[in-house]
Amino acid sequence: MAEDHLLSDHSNGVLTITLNRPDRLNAFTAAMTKDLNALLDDVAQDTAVRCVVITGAGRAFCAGQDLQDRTVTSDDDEPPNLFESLEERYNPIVRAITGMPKPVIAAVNGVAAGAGANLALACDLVYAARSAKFIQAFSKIGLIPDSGGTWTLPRLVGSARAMGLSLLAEPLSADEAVEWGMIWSAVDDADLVETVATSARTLAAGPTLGYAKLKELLGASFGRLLDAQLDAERDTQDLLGRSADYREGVRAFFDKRQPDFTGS
Ligand code: T3D
Repeated sequence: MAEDHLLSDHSNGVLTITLNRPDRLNAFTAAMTKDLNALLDDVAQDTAVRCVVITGAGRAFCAGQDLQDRTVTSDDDEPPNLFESLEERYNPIVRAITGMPKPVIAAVNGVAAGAGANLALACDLVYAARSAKFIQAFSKIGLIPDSGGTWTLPRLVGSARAMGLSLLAEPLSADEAVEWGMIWSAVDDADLVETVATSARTLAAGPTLGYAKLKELLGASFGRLLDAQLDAERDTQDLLGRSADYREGVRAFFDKRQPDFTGS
């Protein structure tokens, strides 16, 4: 990485990406989102990486767009090009995470606000430290939840809660987020790193091709009728039934041992 606003560490099939601007609560600059997109593209291709973890340095996960890059303080300032920002920076990140052919875990170590919150919610599993908070901060600055927020939130928590979170921009605690079905798990702050590491190691040793197909199926399910989804399940199972991991999984079952999945 040319700059240190992103850190990446690859160990045992797990690639951990750390958003690293702690003095700005890991808010995104243009350069940081550009590098994050490039890194996610690389990781998607890298078969040695079988699980991705995204977390933040310091006391925050991510405070969304760096508002210091949005100089609209004087009436003479040209408005920033937010079309371009979403099209070229934020939307590709969300597409890269959801389209990543392997599990992506968000380890939400502290406050997650704006695009930072919705980037976390785009991940496949969200673990949060108990002290973390999720804030749809957008309405405080006259915007709407982006980075998939208007799509993800109603699906995760229902329309009423999605609307409340978005209109009021109030913090939601990690425990409430679990209770609402918005995230997978809240753990004591001191346990977050180890809990996520254990989960990531398990997923990295799992049937990666099957996980990729699971992501595709669940992601597409809201846009399909049951009949079409049944067809998609049939076709996917047909494919997976020919995979090395299926063969290994069934053999391991009869051998009464843990399967040694290769991800193919
Ligand atoms: O613009 C586009 O491209 C469109 C896309 C938009 C996507 C978005 O994400 S829009 C939403 C942008 N984010 C926000 O509006 C959140 C702004 N931050 C906050 O509301 C609060 O900082 C938090 C609730 C996240 C945390 O509050 P708190 O009290 O724990 O910390 P703090 O004191 O507010 O922040 C600590 C420092 O980080 C502070 O700097 P200082 O005073 O110590 O020099 C603060 O200014 C800075 N900081 C926090 N968030 C941002 C930020 N600096 C720049 N941009 C930020 N988003």
